[in-house]
Amino acid sequence: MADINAMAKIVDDAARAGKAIPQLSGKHDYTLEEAYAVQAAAFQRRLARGEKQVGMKMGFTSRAKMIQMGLTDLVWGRLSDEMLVADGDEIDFNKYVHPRAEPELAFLLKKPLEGPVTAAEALAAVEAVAPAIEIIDSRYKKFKFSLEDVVADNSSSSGFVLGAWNKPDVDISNLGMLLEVNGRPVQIGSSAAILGHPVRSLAHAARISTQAGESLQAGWVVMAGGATAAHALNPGDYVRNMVQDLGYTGFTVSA
Ligand code: 0L1
Ligand code: MG
Repeated sequence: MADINAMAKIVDDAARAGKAIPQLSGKHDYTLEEAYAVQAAAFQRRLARGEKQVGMKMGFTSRAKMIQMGLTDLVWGRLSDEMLVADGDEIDFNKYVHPRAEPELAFLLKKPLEGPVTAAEALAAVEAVAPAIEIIDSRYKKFKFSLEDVVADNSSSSGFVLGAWNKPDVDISNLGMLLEVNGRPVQIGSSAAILGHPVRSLAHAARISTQAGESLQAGWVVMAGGATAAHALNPGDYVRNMVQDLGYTGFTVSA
């Protein structure tokens, strides 16, 4: 039987140290359900250190991401307050293994959301929408993993950046999204690439979190998932995600 706590310590230590580890699946035979248990136990270690859960991330929500990583299932992870990078702030490159940026949209919830819900019910729980960037950083060597490995590793979530919140009356179904690095476009996409409409990602988040016994809370942020493939970051980069009608958000990477 899989040793959930031992595996949770391995991924948590790797995330804290910014050090690459071999894939857990090389040594441990574990199921997807056990992988989510590892993720939960690793997140508990963060909470025990004083971090607070502030939301949830959805992953592999676009075909571009699935193709980039060779996996086909939706995944999810947990967001803590420590993972929030303030808009315009600098991240320390040395604290990461091999960070990448994904252009995303984020939802802020005004009420709890328990699944299953329709897309319309999900939208009715939204207080605001913002342009966002997820900083992913697989703790596994060469960014290579099985589905179980990536789930155990909080679905690679490492940080998130939020732009200004907009009222949810903007039609977000097909907004142009442009990820720039140092002023140069590196990924171009549309919010429609996120499951056809980003609100479907929120509805999935409600269903999945309820199944996990942890429904979405008022005040939480839900990251809808990348609209394009992720872009590898280098020291000194200035990264910006511009979302049509919503504005932009960005951060710099230490030199
Ligand atoms: O879309 C995502 O946020 C997936 C993250 C997990 C896979 C990866 O590291 O690319
Ligand atoms: Mg993402």
